[in-house]
Amino acid sequence: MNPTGYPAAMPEEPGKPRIPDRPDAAPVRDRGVATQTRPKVTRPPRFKVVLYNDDYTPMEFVVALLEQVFSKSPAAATELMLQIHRKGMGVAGVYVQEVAETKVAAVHKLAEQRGYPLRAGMEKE
Ligand code: TYC
Repeated sequence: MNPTGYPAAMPEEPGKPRIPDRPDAAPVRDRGVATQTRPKVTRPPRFKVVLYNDDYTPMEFVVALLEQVFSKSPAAATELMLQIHRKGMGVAGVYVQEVAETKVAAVHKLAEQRGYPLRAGMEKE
């Protein structure tokens, strides 16, 4: 690397004397081009979608829902369903707000269609 911070445009040839472009100039670090080395990027807040246990929703329904709505594998869906069943609640996924809201609405719609009391909620991460 050279004082500009950029790689040399041409590789230097060994043995050949180097002829500087600007022999007397101070090292060039800023050519007047606005550069942003650390762009200010903000991450939108994430929300956990939580499923709550109840005594009436069938286990198979919860497993199928975790597969369909939350893209869980059959094994992961079964494991999570059992965790919710034992502990009272569990995190089905983490999403930006609009996606999380859509997932919660999908859970409630599917459960209501079948007459099950399954509930979901959101928690800011
Ligand atoms: N507890 C329910 C049963 O025994 C199963 C269940 C699991 C329900 C997870 C809701 O979020 C839930 N049939």
